[in-house]
Amino acid sequence: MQTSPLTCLNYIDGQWIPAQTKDTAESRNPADWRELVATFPRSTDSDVDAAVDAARRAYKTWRLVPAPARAELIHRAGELLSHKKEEIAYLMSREMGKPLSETRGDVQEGIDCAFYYAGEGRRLFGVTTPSELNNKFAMSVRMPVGVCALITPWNFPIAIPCWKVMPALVCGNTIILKPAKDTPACATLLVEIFHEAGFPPGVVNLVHGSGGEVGRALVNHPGIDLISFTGSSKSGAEVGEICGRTHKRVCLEMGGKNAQVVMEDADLELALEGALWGAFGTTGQRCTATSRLILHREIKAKFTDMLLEKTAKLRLGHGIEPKTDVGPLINSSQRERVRRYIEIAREEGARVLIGGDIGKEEELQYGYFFQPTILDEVTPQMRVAREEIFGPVVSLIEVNSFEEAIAVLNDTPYGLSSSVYTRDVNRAFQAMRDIEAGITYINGPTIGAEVHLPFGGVKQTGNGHREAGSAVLDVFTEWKTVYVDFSGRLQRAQIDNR
Ligand code: UN1
Repeated sequence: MQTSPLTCLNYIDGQWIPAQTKDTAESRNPADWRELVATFPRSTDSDVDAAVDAARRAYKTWRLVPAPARAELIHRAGELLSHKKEEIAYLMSREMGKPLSETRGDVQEGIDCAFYYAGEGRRLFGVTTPSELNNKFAMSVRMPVGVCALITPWNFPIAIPCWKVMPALVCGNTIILKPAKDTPACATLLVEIFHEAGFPPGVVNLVHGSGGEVGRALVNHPGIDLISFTGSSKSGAEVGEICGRTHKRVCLEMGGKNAQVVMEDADLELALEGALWGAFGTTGQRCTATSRLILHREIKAKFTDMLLEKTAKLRLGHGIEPKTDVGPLINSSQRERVRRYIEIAREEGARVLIGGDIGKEEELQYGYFFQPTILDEVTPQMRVAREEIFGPVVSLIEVNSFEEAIAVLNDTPYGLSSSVYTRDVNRAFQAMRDIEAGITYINGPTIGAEVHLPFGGVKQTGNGHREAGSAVLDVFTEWKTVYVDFSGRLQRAQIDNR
């Protein structure tokens, strides 16, 4: 397994190259900041220009490669990814901090994604529709959009880039990947796989950066046709604003304030496992993480006791240690943000039942650890109940009825994931209908989306698009409507057939 620091480079037009300024930045292990995981280029506008030039040139021919042939390369990338699953999972645990079971899952999501979109190469279905005129044929076909900039976060450093890169490529687009500054090494291993799979130069490009300069250059660049962004609501709003001004196609996937409802008729053991996984899996750093537990009055005391008992047993630690349940937060500013939210919760009158502080043990002193935290006596108006924290913090909110539970669940600016634990089939269907979220789980936690189903949210979570599944084809293709008139004469729609 790789342990010496990796030297990451940009990948432009099929070549591995440093930033033109030769500037670099560092990626360190969040569980032990003394460990340097990688150095990576601190790129600027001129590196982005070079990548856009390469991607534009490659687009001219890549769009004409038959989709099944494009898909074969994606299939090959999927095979390579599965051969390297263990190596990448180890590196990801060191670079991003989550436990090996989770980093293996992250890579597996990338593999699943490859095989799903490789299959899409032999579908990419269009639609035929009858024309209102005789001897005229009408159809709609999918066309690529052009050069796509894909801006990805650090919490799923393989899966999320795959969600974007693979469908973009199968649709005939060329891409520039801009990975998060916290996980440049994972992105580098992924792009090495695309290189080895044999994509022509310029089809896949990688530009590293830190501090927002590369992201801004991509979003403002006139040579880019589409931005697909996953990250914070604050950055997403900025991206959306610029794309609005420059008329760029944009897909935004942002925050969540996801809730799990536990009704009085629920299987409490099952709901408990779901709550622990949803709230503390990935140290709460998923946009789908459970950050509110909406508990029916009748089971609240019992469920809270059960939750406290299990939470107290969760082991904080390094991702590569098999006994670790919860890894560190990604960096110091994220830990500071979580710490600040605990202060806010206290000021607002919430009670910290467990956790609420940084990891205290000796072996945790060089990492950004934060204890799994449960806040009680939270009301829906409090900031901790409304704002995305992105850490291992869950708020308990008590309700008196199913209707109140759904109303509280919906009372947030976000609408990504949601979950209801109940044995009542009528409530299950009512929840499915009334919850304002892109994803609803019945008797399952709020996390764990699968790549072949649409992923995304309503309200301030997104801008109306969906990723994953076949839904993302509407992001990465433009519909072209084609009429073929074989009557040999001018036929006037709306006139000659009346
Ligand atoms: C994210 O949190 O940014 O639903 C994506 C899940 C994952 C994807 C989450 N498969 O948990």
